[in-house]
Amino acid sequence: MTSSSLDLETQLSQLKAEAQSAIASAENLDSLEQLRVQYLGKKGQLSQVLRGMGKLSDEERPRIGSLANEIKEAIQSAIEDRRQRLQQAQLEAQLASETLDVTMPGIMRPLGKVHPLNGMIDQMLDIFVGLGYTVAEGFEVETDYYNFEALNTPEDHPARDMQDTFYLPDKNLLRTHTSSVQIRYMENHDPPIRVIAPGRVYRRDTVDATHSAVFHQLELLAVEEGLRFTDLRGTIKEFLRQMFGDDLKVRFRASYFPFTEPSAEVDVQWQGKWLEVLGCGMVDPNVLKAVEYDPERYTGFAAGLGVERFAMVLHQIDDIRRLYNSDLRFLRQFV
Ligand code: 2U9
Repeated sequence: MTSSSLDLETQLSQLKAEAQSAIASAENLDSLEQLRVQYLGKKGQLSQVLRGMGKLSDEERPRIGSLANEIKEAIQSAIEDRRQRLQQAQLEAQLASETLDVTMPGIMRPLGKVHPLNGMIDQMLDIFVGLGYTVAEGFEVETDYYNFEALNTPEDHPARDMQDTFYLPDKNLLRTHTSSVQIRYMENHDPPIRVIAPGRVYRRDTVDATHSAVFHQLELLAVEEGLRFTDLRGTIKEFLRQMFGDDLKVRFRASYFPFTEPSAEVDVQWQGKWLEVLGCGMVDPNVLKAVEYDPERYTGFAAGLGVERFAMVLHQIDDIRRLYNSDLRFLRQFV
């Protein structure tokens, strides 16, 4: 045995011992891969040691060669063992961190509901859509013309009073009813028409149990040849029957609105009492003229319904303010 073959043997066994101990303490898969390259890679330590084989005699070379192979396999299997251990540990850590306790109570995600006012509007719209009406919407900021003038509401009418209407600095105003929607609709459509306009309206009322400065209305308007008060009456009675139920007692009382003539207020007998629920009338010819409908040829009827009023009567709500202050204990009662 020559000194160089002894040298190589020592170097190889040192390399094996060093590699095995480094591999055994590799902390993760990345550092294990670095060790593989360091010991077994093309330019790795094992290749470097084997470069010394050139100096060996023909008898010594196969022995050292097979020793080198054994060591290479030993290092490879040490790496493989360690890799499996590290992978297993990684999997266990992941499983531990992702453990799901299926016995834990779930997280409650509260489900929103339709607000009683929106529910009321939907219910009312459904009935009128069933009677052939088209839903129309418009602006909450309006001009004096569309809110009053086109609706036969003269300059000196109390509704125009600063006390009753929110005027804006630029001469516009917050609409006091949705009627401007129907005026704009008539400007853009020829008769016959059947429109229903739901929406928010504004009045300078002192807030109390039955009044709010912001509330909701639903107005209807039908214009065609030959419409008469009986058509209005039949439409209103059918709407109220669907709303309150069959065998409802309904009465019409003469009233006054600037935009309708004749006009009426309508009461229903509900839980033993007469309650006023809406106003209505035949469209004043001046309103038809304002939108260039020929009042000699066409007649129309209109009605205005307070949404809060219907919600309060039907759901037995005693104070209008409950509908606006978002108290979930109150709101949860409604579908
Ligand atoms: C056009 C022509 C006529 C709408 C009408 C009423 C009668 C009415 C009130 C009900 C309760 C307002 O919310 S409330 O305070 N409204 O009594 N509204 S007739 O008449 C119109 C509308 C548009 C073009």
